[in-house]
Amino acid sequence: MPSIFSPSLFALSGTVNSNLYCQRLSSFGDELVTLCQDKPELFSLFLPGGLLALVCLFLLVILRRRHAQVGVPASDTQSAPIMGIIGELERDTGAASLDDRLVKSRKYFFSGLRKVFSSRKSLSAHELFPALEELLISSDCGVKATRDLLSELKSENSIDLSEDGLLAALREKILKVFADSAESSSMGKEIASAASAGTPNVVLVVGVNGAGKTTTIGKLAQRLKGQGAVVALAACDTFRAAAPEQLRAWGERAGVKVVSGVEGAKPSTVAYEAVHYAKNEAVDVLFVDTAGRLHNRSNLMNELENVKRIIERECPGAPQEILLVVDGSSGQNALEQARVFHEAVKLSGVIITKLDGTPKGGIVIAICKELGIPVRYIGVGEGAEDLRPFISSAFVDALFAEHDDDLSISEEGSQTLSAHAAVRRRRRN
Ligand SMILES: Nc1nc2c(ncn2[C@@H]2O[C@H](COP(=O)(O)OP(=O)(O)O)[C@@H](O)[C@H]2O)c(=O)[nH]1
Ligand SMILES: [Mg+2]
Repeated sequence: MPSIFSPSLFALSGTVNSNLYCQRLSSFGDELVTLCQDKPELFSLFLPGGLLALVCLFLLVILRRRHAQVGVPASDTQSAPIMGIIGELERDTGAASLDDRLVKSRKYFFSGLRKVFSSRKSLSAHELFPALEELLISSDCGVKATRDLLSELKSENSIDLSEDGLLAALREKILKVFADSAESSSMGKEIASAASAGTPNVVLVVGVNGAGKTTTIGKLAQRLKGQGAVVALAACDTFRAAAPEQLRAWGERAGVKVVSGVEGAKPSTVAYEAVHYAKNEAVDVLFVDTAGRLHNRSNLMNELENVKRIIERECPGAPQEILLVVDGSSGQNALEQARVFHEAVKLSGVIITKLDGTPKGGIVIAICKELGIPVRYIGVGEGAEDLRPFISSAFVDALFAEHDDDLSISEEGSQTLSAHAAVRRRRRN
């Protein structure tokens, strides 16, 4: 009988707390055996029920395994979280280069530019600038950044209006946008991985639902732990039952403590407990995950302000960082979210996620230019290694990197364009 409750059965399921469950079930099994020895008539009652439970359990294990293999689309993880989380964690994306990760943006931009130039080597300013404006706006660079980029280009005395000339000039101007940003010195700055004077470095992470907050915290926890920091996580998104579970899964993966309250606890209560844990246990960095539902903006902001107030009260000087996570593929919405959150809680930086999945990487330029909030990290995939500090030169290099695959995306099969691309490459060599 006890073998029915064998720990290996539960380990198979890949359940996060499998050891705990196994211990409890084993002792339950032992009690059951003793009971059956005392009252043999009960055994005939338990046997069919036990067999039925066993069959159900096997079915559950098989379903879970299949689910984890196929993974869950990003949007589904909000509603079908636990299996999705495990699936996501098991997916190992490997550390790809940044230009591989930003391939969609690069292709969009290059193909757009090829269309502008079509079969001609060079255009007049009159032909070129309106088309370029359209391309930059449609890449989500934002109106302000686009206007400034174009006026900088136009002000050049002798601009080379060939495709190559324009690419070189544009590359230089985009780098200048980043360098001129009021906050350029804080761009790509890493979160401090050591507590200062015994005070934990508290990082409050905010943003709308689905932006990537919890995933980003998980990635950052692994990153900082790897740098030798003592890290803890606070599960202050108490609105969705699955949210603390998702954070715990990342916490287990990173090997860091997750402080979470009982279901339905107030976020500020969890923040209180987490800050005290961090102070008592000499934690270097405490990441505070928050809820992000926007259906009622004033509630969301009140809740955030409460959490912030408790952190400030219980740990003077904290939170040292308030980072907004925005989904890079949400275009101008991301810009609007940055504006609203900055007004409410004064952000120290932005993390732009999902840039691997969008052709509109220009949003990074728009956020820097229009809001002057430093972009600290970018997310270019779901793996822990896919969160990269934002280095503007590396970002621009990746957007302008020349790859053979770029040549196949402009109007496929078009002899003229292929010939043009070949000429361009010959000229470069
Ligand atoms: N492709 C991609 N997916 C991401 C990235 N960051 C987060 N995600 C996915 O976005 C979804 C929502 O993330 P989650 O952390 O739950 O968002 P939250 O509601 O803000 O906490 C999950 O499926 C993540 O795996 C990224 O940089 N690239
Ligand atoms: Mg979350």
